[in-house]
Amino acid sequence: MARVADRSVAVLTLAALVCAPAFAADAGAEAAASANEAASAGGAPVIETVAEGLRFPWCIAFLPDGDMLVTERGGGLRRVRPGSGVVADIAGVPAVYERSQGGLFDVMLDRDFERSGTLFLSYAHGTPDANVLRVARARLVDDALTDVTVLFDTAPTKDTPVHYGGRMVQLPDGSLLVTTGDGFDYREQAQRLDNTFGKTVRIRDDGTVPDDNPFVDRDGARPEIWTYGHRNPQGLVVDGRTGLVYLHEHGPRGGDELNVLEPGLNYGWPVTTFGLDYSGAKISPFTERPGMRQPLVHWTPSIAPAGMAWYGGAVFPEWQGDLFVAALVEKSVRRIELRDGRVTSQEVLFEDLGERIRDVRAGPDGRLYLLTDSEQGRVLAVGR
Ligand SMILES: [Ca+2]
Repeated sequence: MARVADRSVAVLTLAALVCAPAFAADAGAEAAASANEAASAGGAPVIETVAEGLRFPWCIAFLPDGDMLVTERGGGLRRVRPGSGVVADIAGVPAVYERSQGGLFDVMLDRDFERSGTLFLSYAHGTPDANVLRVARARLVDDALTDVTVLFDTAPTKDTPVHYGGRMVQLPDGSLLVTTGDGFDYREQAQRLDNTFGKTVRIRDDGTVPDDNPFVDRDGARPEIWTYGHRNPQGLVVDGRTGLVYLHEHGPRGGDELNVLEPGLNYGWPVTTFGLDYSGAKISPFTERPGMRQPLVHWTPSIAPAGMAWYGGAVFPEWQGDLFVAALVEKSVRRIELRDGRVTSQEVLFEDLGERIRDVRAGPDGRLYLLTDSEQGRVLAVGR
């Protein structure tokens, strides 16, 4: 298993490095120019409200024309325009199963979006007795989704309305990584390979399974599985410089984690955890076990991490290369500095807002965008 896993990550990392320079060269020149401006401008971050009145917004995606798409957990997909706020409701969004934590989660533009209009959605689907995390592909045409095609459903179904995962990222080869949750009542399943509870899965953009997934040749294993032993991961991002894939996940009471993913590896849940059960009882006596990967960092007590960005923009040169983690319970964003794949420092930002932060994204304009988690949710842009 380890050999296959090692080879896969080498290929992916190499692909990321090969793809990176074109972007990095442009961004680098731009960054250098703007860095001088920003450094001379300097000053504290300035927070602007870009849109308000969003009902439990979950995810932002940036359109090539400068607008944004924002999902709402209840099933809304809204077009937001800087300076104007919400300007349109996108029609044709598939019906979602909206209950408790279930609903519409991520929207992600395909790397070919500008030509094809293709995007991906993740959402809860089904009924109280049998629901799943679903991934679908669609095309955006004149503020409506067309050609909606289901690519993936978690399996088997579950009868809880919580712990869906639901974050997605597109790897340099065009395949999709998707986080799934443990469904809360099914946590032991996160250690088994015959189901998709508590995993990341990797699929192609047409829903088929890549030949180089780590368990495609394992009898009885779901071939979509990329990593396992997760609880409820809601942050997933590719490092724009190194190609490393970072994931964070909610722990139980304490034990939230930041992990760096490598295909085929076991991230421990629920055998290893730094958290306690909500009752205060121990879930496991182990914080580490052979064959189970340790987190880069764990947060105890819980901050409830719920979105993540890698920053490579020009507005904040001092933030380049850092991770940003949105936190619901801590009502903050954590800025995380990394060196050689290790966390070297953390800074707690934007606590003054007093808001649960559901998502954080690095905008193409170099600003950092936040979503506040409430019935009157807002899109905030952090610039200077
Ligand atoms: Ca873990």
